[in-house]
Amino acid sequence: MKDKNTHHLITSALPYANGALHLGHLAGAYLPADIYARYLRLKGEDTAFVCGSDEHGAAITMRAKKEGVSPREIIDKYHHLNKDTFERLGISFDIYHRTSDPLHYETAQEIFLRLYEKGDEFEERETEQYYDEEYKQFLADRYITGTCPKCGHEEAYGDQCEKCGSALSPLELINPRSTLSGQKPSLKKTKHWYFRLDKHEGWLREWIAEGRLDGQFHHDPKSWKKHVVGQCMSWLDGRLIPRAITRDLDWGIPVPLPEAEGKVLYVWFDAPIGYISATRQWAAEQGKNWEDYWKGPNARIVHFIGKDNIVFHCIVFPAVLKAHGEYQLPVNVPANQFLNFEGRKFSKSRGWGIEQHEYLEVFKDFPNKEDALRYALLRNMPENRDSDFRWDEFADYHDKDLADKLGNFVNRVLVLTNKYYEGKVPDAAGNKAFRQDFDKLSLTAQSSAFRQKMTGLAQNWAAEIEAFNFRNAANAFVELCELGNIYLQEKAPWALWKANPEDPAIAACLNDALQLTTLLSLITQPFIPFTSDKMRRLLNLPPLQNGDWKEALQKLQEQKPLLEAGHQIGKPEILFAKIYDRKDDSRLRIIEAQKAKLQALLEEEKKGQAPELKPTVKFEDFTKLDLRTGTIVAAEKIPKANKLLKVEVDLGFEKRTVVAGIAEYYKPENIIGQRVVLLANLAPRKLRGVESQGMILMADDAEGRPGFLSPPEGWPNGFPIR
Ligand code: B3M
Ligand code: ZN
Repeated sequence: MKDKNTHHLITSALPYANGALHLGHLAGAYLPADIYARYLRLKGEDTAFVCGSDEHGAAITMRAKKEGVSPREIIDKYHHLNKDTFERLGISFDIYHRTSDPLHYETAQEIFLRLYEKGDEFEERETEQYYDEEYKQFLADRYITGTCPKCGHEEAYGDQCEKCGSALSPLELINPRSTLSGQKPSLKKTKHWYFRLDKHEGWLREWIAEGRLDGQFHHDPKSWKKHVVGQCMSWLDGRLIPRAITRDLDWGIPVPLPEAEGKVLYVWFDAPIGYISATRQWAAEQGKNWEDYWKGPNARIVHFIGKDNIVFHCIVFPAVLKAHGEYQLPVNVPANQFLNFEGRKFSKSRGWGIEQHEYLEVFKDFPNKEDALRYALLRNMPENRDSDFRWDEFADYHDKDLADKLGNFVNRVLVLTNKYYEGKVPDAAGNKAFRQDFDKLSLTAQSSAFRQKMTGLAQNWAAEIEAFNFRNAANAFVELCELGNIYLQEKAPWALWKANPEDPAIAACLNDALQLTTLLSLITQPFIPFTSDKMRRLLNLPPLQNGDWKEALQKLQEQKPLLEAGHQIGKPEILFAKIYDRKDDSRLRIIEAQKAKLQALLEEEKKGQAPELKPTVKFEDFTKLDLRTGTIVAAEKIPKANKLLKVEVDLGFEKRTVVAGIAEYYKPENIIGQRVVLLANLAPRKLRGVESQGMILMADDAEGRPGFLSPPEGWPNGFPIR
């Protein structure tokens, strides 16, 4: 029997179980995936939406060390915190698994062994690695700090400098130290298994750039985000090299080889396999076949991640799966860029930002806090470029879109239907007896124009979700609300009612508006599910079920009603109480408190900006410096050195040549005549072949731009400065 069903597998990046997640994570990898999964279910598609905790890696063991507890304690704590928080925010995972689960060990080891047995996917290498003699263990990259060779930052990690962003290897660090003992680590030989990523470059390039796999169509490459393809291509252009997929660590999945005792799989090897283990677990519980979602010809895998995980999901993991040979590759990886918070990066250490569970706590008395947040993040989702979360915008989206556009419309429709028709959906044709008196043509024409627009926007909404353009889909939702409001405003059924309660235009208009309200109960479901549920209740309709969208779309296309005449709706309730409300500022106060907290941080920062001074020097040390007034009389660029200028300084009694690192800030012709202070007894040194005989004193501004220190006006050249 041939399986014709598409099996959608939606994944969200597995959060490390060593901390809570902030709003940026939610907007990046969880909310969009949830919207997509909810949409697919509404459409009646067979969907598995999986996620879970990433519970290995040095980040976890380090956290445990810092807190003086076991890794197990850390992962248990954060696994539950993250799982519960997602649930409270309506993120509808079918399973939230964990990579410490035995089933995951089995899955990861199986895949490792399969690749190992192929013989040519791995390469064994003996290398020298840093080892902490006191702690008797090899040091993971993160366990080594030292000075960054690129920027001089003294706290760079063995894998990355967080100051300048360079990717590093531990051996590049200057003055390496072990974070365990604080000692200089020694180098010791160790053996590891490297995945031959380099072997996979050819087909990866064809797959990513052209959407072809094994010479066949796989996906439309234009359906992938430009920044995702761009990042992949720059990796591929930089050439792929074998990557170590084992580590010397005591926390992780044991490498399933006899000669690998004490070694574990590298966390980035096992973590993506966590998606597979999660699916296996879920399928076992549901009585389904997990392979339909991973191996079958109709599997359709989509990974939702942040941009920092692109290479692992688009290059490394697909290569592992391809090397295995039985797996399908993702049809899309709609990675998001980053969300900033009030103009800056989220920073836990600086207290900048808000974590998901913290938001729920601080907003506990805020009605619809979950949907208010989901909606603000949706409207501002960093789909193609970094975006910024601001509390003022959060309030605007809430009041303008949710309270005014959606809430008002729904409320008016429910109130009027209850008032004029005792809550029964009126027949679009109105009262037949009066019908003849009415300009029938114009009524039907207006009504059908309205319904056409409504159907068109609903189709746009669906198409945008399918193309992972969630912000555009949100626009379609807003336009639907606007359509309804304008329609009511133009038709003014309340005015018609005053003139003649039997006017069929009233029934026609409200019937149209009720169709739209019903449609909105579906359209809102992926975005703001709590509100959608409430709308269903107010309409006295059953909760939405899988496939309801498919059915609704068909009805719309066939011009059939979504809500039958005669259906009894419920009593109106306010959907969203405004934040800016003159009579009740309780909601505004919650937001103001958040803004005040940030303001206080900024002020604290200003105060705390007294810099750390260098160690004290003796007066005799200072008097060793011979500082002289001078004037720049000539300046030119030094070829092939874009930061350096060769400058001639007149000291009155002689001229000095000085090399100054100011070419990015000053053009040579603009500094002739500049008065300066020169450190005149600095030992000469050669820079780019030019001997520099002194140093011009400069002061940096807040952005690090240098400015000249000049002597008082009229002071002659060559005078000493004390
Ligand atoms: N835990 C890294 C991260 O949270 C990692 C993702 C794994 S996805 C398989 O950014
Ligand atoms: Zn650096």
